[in-house]
Amino acid sequence: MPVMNHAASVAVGLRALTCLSLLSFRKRKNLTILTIIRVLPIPGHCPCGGGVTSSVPFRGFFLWSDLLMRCFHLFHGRWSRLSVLSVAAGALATVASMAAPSHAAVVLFGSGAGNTFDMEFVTIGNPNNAADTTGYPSPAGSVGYEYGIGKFEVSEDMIEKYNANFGTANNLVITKDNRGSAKPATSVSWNEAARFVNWLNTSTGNQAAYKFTAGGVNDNIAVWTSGDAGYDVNNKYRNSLAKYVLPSYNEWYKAAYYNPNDSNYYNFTNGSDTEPTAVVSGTTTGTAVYLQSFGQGPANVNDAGGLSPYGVMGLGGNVWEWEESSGDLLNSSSSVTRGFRGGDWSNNSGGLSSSTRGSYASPSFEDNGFGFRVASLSSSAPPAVPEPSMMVIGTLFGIGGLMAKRRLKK
Ligand SMILES: [Ca+2]
Ligand SMILES: [Ca+2]
Ligand SMILES: [Ca+2]
Repeated sequence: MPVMNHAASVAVGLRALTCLSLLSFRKRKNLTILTIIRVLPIPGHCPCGGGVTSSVPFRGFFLWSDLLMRCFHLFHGRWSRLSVLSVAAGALATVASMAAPSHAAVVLFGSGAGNTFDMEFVTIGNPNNAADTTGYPSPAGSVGYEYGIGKFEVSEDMIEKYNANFGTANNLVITKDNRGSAKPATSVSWNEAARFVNWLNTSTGNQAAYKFTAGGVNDNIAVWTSGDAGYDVNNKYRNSLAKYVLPSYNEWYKAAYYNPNDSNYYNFTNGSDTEPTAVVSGTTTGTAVYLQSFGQGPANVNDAGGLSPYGVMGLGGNVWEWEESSGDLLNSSSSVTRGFRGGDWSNNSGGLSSSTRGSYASPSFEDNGFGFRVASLSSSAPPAVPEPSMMVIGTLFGIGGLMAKRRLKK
């Protein structure tokens, strides 16, 4: 689903604020001003990645402003103003729901006939959730911002499309196992996964996430330094201006083990402290792909067990997944080991558990049970304060309520 960027949602919020505050003026003035507001251009660019754009939220706003004007035509006096206020509140609720930042999206990557693919992201909301202290590492799982995470593990097909679009021409071909296009891409090192993620960014006009200074596809990154735009002293691996990244240990953990419906963490990715039912494949709720013979291999990425409470598939089981985070969680040295989680199709339930995190693998390590998935961020640094547009809209409801109260007293 296409989403608006923050600047656009702020613009709509501010315009709505102007609109509503003007409703306390006399009718004749309102009509003129609302007409002006209606014809003003509203920015419509939506850089949610992959060129996905939409003007639907703006159209929704125009429809509401039309309705507002009609109300003014039909009624007079304080009740008309109350009607207008309630309609305005409805309009703002509509705008708010449409403008609320969402990372849920299907994003198209690549270009050229036969060389594109879709990647689906699930929104992981509930920013500033408390950390879990009953798993490993502890604490883990608290994330201060909304983000998206790939609904599925990265498939072989996606890596092949990367190779066709970018890898071949740049001597950066990612090597992987060949089980089939819908199977998770394995024998992909952390460095190769980071190359893939960088291309997701640069091919969509975004900042590369990881700083490669050497030429080989499996050479280690460098850390970002204070002279680099997007440098983050707390995470020297990740450029804070990047949109697509490998999930940090907290981002992966929250998507896997946190249930937003009851704000609790569970030991397994089926939203339960009881291990999921082991299956070879399928999408039945409460199942995961594990306890299979090693020769069986992983299931297709979109057939890899039931969903997590947030709606993500295969976090537990199918293949192990790289975290962005270093084994020591510090992300301060580029050559140290990286973390990995979730277990593969041949592990027992211990591999899937919130208490299990692998941390021994060097960034150039390859294994036919190791894959990864991608996370998406707002295209600038994660917000540390509530969304400006939401604050504006909150203020609006306050103003609307005060105006309604005053008029009822008359
Ligand atoms: Ca636990
Ligand atoms: Ca490889
Ligand atoms: Ca997995």
